[in-house]
Amino acid sequence: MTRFSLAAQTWQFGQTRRLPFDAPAVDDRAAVARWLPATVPGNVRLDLHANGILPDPPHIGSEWVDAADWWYRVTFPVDVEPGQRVFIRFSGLDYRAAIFVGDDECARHEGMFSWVTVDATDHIRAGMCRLAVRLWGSGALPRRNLSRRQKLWQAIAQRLQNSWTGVYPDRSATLKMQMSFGWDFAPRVLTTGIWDDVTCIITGDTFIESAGIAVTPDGRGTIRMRLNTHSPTDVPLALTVTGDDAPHTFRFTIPPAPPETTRTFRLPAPKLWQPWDAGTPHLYTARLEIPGSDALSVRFGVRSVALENRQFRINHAPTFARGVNWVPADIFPGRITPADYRDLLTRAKACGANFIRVWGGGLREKAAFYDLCDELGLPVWQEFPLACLFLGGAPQSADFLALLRQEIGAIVRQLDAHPSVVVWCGGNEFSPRRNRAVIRTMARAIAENALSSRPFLPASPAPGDAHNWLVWHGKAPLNTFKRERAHFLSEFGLQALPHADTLAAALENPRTGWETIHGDTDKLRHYLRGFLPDEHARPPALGALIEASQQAQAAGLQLAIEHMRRRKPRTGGVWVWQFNEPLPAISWAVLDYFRRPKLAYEGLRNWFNPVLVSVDFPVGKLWRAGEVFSGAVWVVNDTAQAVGGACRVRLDGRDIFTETVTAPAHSSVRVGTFAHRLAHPPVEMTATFGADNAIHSENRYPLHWRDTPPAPWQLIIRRWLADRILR
Ligand code: BMA
Repeated sequence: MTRFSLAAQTWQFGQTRRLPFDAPAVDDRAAVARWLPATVPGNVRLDLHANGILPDPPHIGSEWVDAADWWYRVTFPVDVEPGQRVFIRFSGLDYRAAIFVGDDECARHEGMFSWVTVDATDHIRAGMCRLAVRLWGSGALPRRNLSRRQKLWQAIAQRLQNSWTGVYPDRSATLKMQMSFGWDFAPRVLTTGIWDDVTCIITGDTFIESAGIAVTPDGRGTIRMRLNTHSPTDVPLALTVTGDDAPHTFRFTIPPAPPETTRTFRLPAPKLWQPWDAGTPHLYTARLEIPGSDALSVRFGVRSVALENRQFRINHAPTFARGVNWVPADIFPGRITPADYRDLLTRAKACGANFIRVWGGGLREKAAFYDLCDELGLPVWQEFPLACLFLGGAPQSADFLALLRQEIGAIVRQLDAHPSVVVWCGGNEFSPRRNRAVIRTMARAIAENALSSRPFLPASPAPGDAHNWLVWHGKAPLNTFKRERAHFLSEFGLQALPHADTLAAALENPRTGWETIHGDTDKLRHYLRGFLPDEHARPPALGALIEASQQAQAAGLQLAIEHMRRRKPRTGGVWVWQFNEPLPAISWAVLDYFRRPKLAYEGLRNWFNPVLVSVDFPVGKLWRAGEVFSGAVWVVNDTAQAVGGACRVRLDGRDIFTETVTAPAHSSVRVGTFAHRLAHPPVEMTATFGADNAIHSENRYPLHWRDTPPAPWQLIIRRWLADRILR
């Protein structure tokens, strides 16, 4: 019995002509003129590039790829003895596929996120498995016919807020990564390929198709296990749980039918999985073994999660979310590796983030992502793959709802055992009220497939959870963030130019073109103006533009984060839009594609510190000598221990406030106020909290910038309408 990845095998791919997806016979391998080397997991365009057929970057001018269909094939040895069985599992196919073993079609599949497992036992010839996958190019993706009412919405939406609020007949008909249809930080690249792992599983006569583990949060360590097995007879199962000083072993007998069985067992005094800022993210491994037949390991953690009084409670402790929005790390998800995930997630933790929102326009990421979040103690808000439906809606047809149930059910099963996944969310920016059938189907898919219980948020935003785009899209001044009253602020941000080396690398390739990396120049100009050192130096040097745009982004993020944190416990969390980006661009990301940090990333280390010293004062004003500079000083404590020390505020190096304070566990304390007559225009304010030899928190406020004037009323009305549309 063994399980091994097929990534290391010698794969080939080839082009063929379009066939209808519902054609009964689709084996046209003989028509492929040329078979070329391929990489799996990967993507058709990346393979075309690797073979010199598409230039770099392979997404430019490559629409013809979508008009063709594609074959992938591999032949590999399988060492099977009589009575043994062979299965092939695909962890992610993008998007319509037919799977062949030998000459036989074993499965026809639609959907990017569900696993597909085929039984190859009867198709092994002379110890060899001949596997092939036919993939329909993206020109064959389903497309909706819009009703008259939807066409009307479309027309209204175009006027209301360019194309963003429209109805998308292609994108909304699929549960494919929505970003691939084109987004405001990513080009339209309709990926096709085998984007996630392919595994060969050799078993005896019993195959453990899947295993789920859930810990009932009853404090007694009761663990429920669900197994899907294919077995002709009663079989003995040995379960060994490691993670404590000594392993725990349990033995069960699994009946042949039904294929799904549930068992409970008890782990005495289990150690808890904690978010990194609350303790150790302790993990257990359950190894299931049916002697002589199959074995499987599932990692799990013991923790409870609830959403109460506007706060996440993990293991009953309030967990204020200092979060970031995660988008796909590449426009070709096929090439994202575990090392990429490790680097990015380690950097998320390093800047103080304790919550990752996996945005609904992106992916159910690969398994390594969730394994790492488990290990790093990073809670995850996982959205389902729906995004930005605005005035439109998801299809309500029985076929679409069946696809939704299949894909959401699969995502729930795949991620259920991960302690890091603490909340499900239906997706990004659509109205649950106008998509009731979708929400019902999601809730049902969760109930049918989850062993663990977690909160389910139908969509984000929702009442009490805001995406504040008054700033940026609505061109409102940065200090508008201080009027935010929601308890969750799950999106807000500003674009900033990346490091000059990133711009140069993106431009070096003449085919990249500005069209994929341009950002929104109108709004960039609007916000960076108040940060440029000299209004009259025109045109400003590139370095000054980069710096000013990054300062504007940093100032906005700092304002919003500190405002939300000070308002705790009326607030429960704040998620910066956006952490990463899928290609070099001028975007909202705080880490660019090459992972070069923008100024805001460095700032997050202070603003996301579990203990924060914060000053609330009138921002974005150029101060003059003789004016009174006043503000209030706060200490926010997200930890479970009281912290004490001196709070000190300085203006250009001179003390203007000192007070000793103790901030209780999980608190936000207004320490005091100051009013200081200025002798000269100040440049920078700094704040510290702690003792001289142990500073808990430090903070900086540049004072040389001017906020923008009030937003034009047309934009205010547009934003107001857009928010109403999402209800
Ligand atoms: C939010 C996101 C994305 C978008 C971002 C910036 O609404 O959900 O859809 O990329 O705004 O415009």
